[in-house]
Formats: sequence, C-alpha cells, structure tokens
Amino acid sequence: MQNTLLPERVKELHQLINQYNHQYYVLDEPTVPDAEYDRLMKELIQIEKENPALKTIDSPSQKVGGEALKAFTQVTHQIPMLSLDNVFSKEEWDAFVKRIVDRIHQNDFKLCAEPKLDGLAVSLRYEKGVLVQAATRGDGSVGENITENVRTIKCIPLTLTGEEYPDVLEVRGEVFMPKASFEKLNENAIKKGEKTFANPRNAAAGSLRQLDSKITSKRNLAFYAYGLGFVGNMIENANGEVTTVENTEWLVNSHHQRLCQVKALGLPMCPEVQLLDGSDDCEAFYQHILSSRESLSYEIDGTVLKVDDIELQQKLGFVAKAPRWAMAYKFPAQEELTILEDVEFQVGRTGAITPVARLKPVFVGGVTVSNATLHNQDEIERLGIKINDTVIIRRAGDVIPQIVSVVADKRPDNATDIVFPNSCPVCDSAVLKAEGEAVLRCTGGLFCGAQRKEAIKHFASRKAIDVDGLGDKLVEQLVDEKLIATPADLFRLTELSVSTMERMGQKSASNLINGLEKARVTTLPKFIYSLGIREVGETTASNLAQHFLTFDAIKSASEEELQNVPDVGVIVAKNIINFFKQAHNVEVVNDLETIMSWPEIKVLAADEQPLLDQTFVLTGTLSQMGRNEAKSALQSLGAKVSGSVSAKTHYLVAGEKAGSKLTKAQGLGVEVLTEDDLISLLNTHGAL
Ligand code: JCF
Repeated sequence: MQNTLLPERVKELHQLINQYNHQYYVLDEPTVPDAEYDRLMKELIQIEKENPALKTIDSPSQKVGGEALKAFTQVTHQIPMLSLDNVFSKEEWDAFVKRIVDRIHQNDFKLCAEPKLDGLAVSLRYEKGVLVQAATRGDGSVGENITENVRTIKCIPLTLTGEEYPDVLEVRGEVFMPKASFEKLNENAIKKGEKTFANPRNAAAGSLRQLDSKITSKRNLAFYAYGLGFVGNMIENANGEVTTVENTEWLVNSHHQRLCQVKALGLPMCPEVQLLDGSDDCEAFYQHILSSRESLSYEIDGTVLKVDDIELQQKLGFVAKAPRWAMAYKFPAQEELTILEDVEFQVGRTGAITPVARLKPVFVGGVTVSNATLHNQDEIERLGIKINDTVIIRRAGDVIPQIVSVVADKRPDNATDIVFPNSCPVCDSAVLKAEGEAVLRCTGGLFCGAQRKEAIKHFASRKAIDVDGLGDKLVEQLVDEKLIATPADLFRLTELSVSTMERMGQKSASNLINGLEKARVTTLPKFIYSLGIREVGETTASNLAQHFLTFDAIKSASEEELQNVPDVGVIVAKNIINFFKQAHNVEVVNDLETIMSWPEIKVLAADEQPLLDQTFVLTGTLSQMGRNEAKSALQSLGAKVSGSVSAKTHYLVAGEKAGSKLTKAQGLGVEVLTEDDLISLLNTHGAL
C-alpha cells in the first residue's frame, strides 16, 4: 500500500474495528467472524508500529494495553462523584420515600430503577468525542487516573458514535467482571497455584489497579453507565485559552432520558434499567431483580432507585456525600463471618473422603448455615485454614455454602491444624490418594458401611431405578439394622421384615414393597446408571446402552471397544473395566440380573430409521420425559442429538424456560418443536 494512502486506511480500520467492537461487546450481535476482526487489528498494529505518527490515543489498538506505569497519577473530578446510602428493608425504603415526599410536597414522581452492580465506580471523560481520561471515585473529589486500563475494556468506546455529543462529556458508571470471566480467572489461578479472588468485585478492583494495562486487557472487564459528571462545551477566548461551560441543551430534565442519550453515543447501559411510574412500583422492581439475580451474567447486591426528574433532584440536594434523591435498596448479605468449630470427615459413594466444616451457625443469604464442604486437602491448604479460625462464608441463591477465605488477623491462640485420618472413619480400611487426584479415598469398597449406604441410595434414586417410598433415611436405617447389605437385598425385603423396624408403620412398609415390585422392571440405561460406576452418569449410561444394546455386551467389552462409545474416554473405560473386575460387584450384578428385567433395545436397520441423519437439539425443561430418555428415543430412530444449535441443526426441541438456544434457532430459521410435538413424533415411529 502506498504511504500517502496510509492515513486513509488507518481511519478506515478505526471505523471498522470500532463498529465490530460495538456490535460484539455492547450489542451482543457480532457481524463478522473473529478471524476477520483479528486480521484488521493486526494490520492496524503493524501500520502503527511502522508509522508511530499514525498512532493516536483513540486508536482501537489501545484495547490491548500499552507501556506499564510506575504509579497512578491523581485526578480531581470536575464535579464530585457521589456515593449512595443504603436501605435493607421495605420499612426503611418507605421511610426514604416519605422524606422525599415531605420535602418536595408531591407524591407522584417517576423513579429510574436499575440493579446495583457489584463493581467499582469510574468516571470517563470524553473531549470532542474522544476518551481522554478515566478515573476511580477515590474519596469522591480526587481519584486515581486509570485511563490506560480503562482503554482496554472492550465495551467502552474510545470514540463516541454519532455527532450529537457535547465537547466535554463525563460518563459515570460501574466497571465490573462478569460471573463467567471471574470463574475462568479463578480456575486459571488455581491451576497455576496462584491466589484466587474472593469475589468478582475484588477481581474487578484488582484488575483495574494494575500498573500494566496489558494485564488489565486480558481480564474481561465490562461497564454499564449509570449517570453523568460534567457535561459542557469548550469556549476559546481571544488569548487562545479554553474554558468550559455547562451544555444545558444536551442536559434534558430526565435522568432516564440522559442515560438513553449516553447509550445512543455507543456506551453500554444495563438492559435492566427501567423508568418506574411512581414509588409504589419500587418493591415489585426489587423483587423482580432479586428473582433474576442468579440468571444475570454479572454480580449484583441490590437495586438503585433515583428520582428521575433532575429539577426535583436539585431541590432535594445532598446529605454529606450521598444524594437525597437516590438510594441503594440492598439484598440480604450473601457473605458473613463465622467460626470454624470443627472438621469432620464424610465418606461418599465412591469412597471419597470429604472434609466437612462444622460452623458456628450463621444467618447468610437468607438461611442459617452450620455446615460447608471443604472439598479436599488441596482446598484446605489453599485456604490456609485451621480449626477455630474466623472464616468468610458465602451462600448465593440456592447454591451450597462455601468458605471463601480465612480472616488471618483474627486467628486465635487455640487454632489447630486440620488432620486427615489415616484410615477410613467409618470402616477403618486403609485410605489412599491416587496419583494426580486431590481426593483421599477409603479402599474398603462395598465393605465400607458408608459406601454401601451411598451405593444403595444411588441405586434407588429417582434417576436410577427410582424406588417409590425409599428415601435416603430409610436406606440408612435398613443398612444399620442389617436388613440389607447390597442393592439386590432390597428385593428380598418383605412387609413383615420391614415392619419390624422402628417408626415403620404397616402403610409405609406396604408402600416400600410395592415400590420395589414396580422397580424390578426398568430400562437398560437406568440399570447401568444405577450401578454407580465412577464417572458413568446418565448420559454415558444411555450412550453405552445405545452402543452395545445388551448388558452382556457391556460387561464383556474391552477397554478399546468401550472407547468407541461417545463420551467414553480412557478414564471412564478403565472405571467400567475395574468395576466389573471386583468380585463383590460381579456378585451383586449377577444377583440383580436374575431379579430385574428391562425391555430389549430395538434396533432398526439404517434404511428403516425414519430420522436418519436428522440433527436435533434439546433445550429447556422437558416436563413429561427426561432429557436422556428423549435423547435415547431420538437416537433409536437414527437421529443425531447435539448440544449446540448451528445452521446444520434440523430441529430444536424447546421445553419450558428455553433460553439462548431457542433465540439462536429462531434467528437461524431452525424448525422449533414443543415437547408435545416431540412426543407425537416419537409415538408415530413407535419409539415410546
Ligand atoms: O451499580 C452501582 N453500583 C451504582 C453505584 C449505580 C448507581 O446508579 C450509582 C452508584 C453510585 C453512585 N449512582 C451513584 C450516584
């Protein structure tokens, strides 16, 4: 390319890359393949390297980071950055609204509502449409200059789009790390033996505080605008000095409308932002956001509600550093401090010995928590945790409580090390840690009472052979009272023998025996799954059944033959071979084969398969049949069942709460079937 044309080309590249960035990171609608984007970016970086004069501060190449800094400089905010007051209950919220009504003497005012992101507030300054400065909130008056780092945030435009912007535009918003990026970052840190971040907020803060912006650029931060700082025009006087005056034309009288204007200039705005008609709608908004919390891709800790009318905002003014016209209405805390009182060791179905933390009971995430898993020895070492330590415990949504970290400076004198047992705490057999594995296992197999109980619980569970009337507690009781020792023993129980147990009425005994009678007839996939072979879940069990068709064929398959089954690799193949090598397993399995039965799997010749080579994707919740059942039935008719929607997908079966796959299928014009459509299709071909 001729040198005279280079500036033109650079301009063109800026335009294209900015446009693709916006489509990808702000609109979530990529229009070109990643390879094309990478090619353009590479071309731009190459040109800038050879022609440094063409490299500008608003070049999209800045998105990959630049030279490392020695320290951050300070920035004085032209307009102070405010903080927010908090309320935690409907009563406190109502009191806040009442204070507003008392001051402005009106009770019909609109509110702009949004989720409260758990990130860091930053202020972005655009001059003549170019991002020239980014700063943290700091103490509200003076923050740190983090321009280099903020330039690397993919969804923050380096230049504004459109023409309708003031000379100076300060946009305030929250920088945060999406949940998925946070999890990936921590996974990688664990792999490398590095320290992990306790939560996405800390990860975002740590990433923004990097002196080396190349590191920040790899951290996948995001940004949503929530307000404005200074907005004005530049005026040059006769001496060439530039001053700024507020741009009253651009500054409309609605907070929500201002955010929409900012969005129109290419900045991301949280899609959950809503303009509410009045304060009566706030509680519903709060409840709506609380119930969407788990499904949002970013961490939030409440809602923010702001009086929308700017004149009313000005009437209300501030107290200290927080406005009287805005409030954070926060969710109950998901993290609390408590004390690790003891650690006990539980033995699971596969013999894995899991340390379980016994905690001083603490109210967190809406429930009282007194236990948490510590996973394994590696996790204990990573946390550096001792008994009697003060720990941060976290419970998000319906997720299992986790110990996040130890509060090191609260360690008492009586803190003691957590010692792993040398033998199984249940059966006293030797314990073993397999090479490359983090877990300690009891070698007792089905001789170990704990493993026996877990194996029987698994055997009888809903997704396995599904015995009505047989819950976990009852299995434990049956084993403890020596009425059963193996899954096969279940079928030898009688109403009489069962009713001898404590707290077992005639009715429950009869229910159990009926449930067992029904469970004798199952399907081959369920039977394979019920055996509890390590790493053979429902899908693998179903694949094994489809591939080998009979149980005998699976039992006698070689490691190589097993590996021909989809999803079965070296490890799973070895687990299956090992399972059938153990004498006690063979004994139980033979026993079960004489007691139980399952219908033969029908095989159709290729030319008889009505759905041969048709690709299906299943998504959402199927209410009438299990997903694996649907999958097996489709496969038996020759169909392929894939996990993701593409142009090659023939049908998408959308159950309840179908999400992004449904949207994608509709976009690609893939035919969408309901669960009822699927059932009638399967019935038509006799696959049900
Ligand atoms: O999402 C947030 N964390 C958030 C923080 C949202 C807002 O609308 C805010 C804020 C901090 C201060 N507004 C102000 C005035």
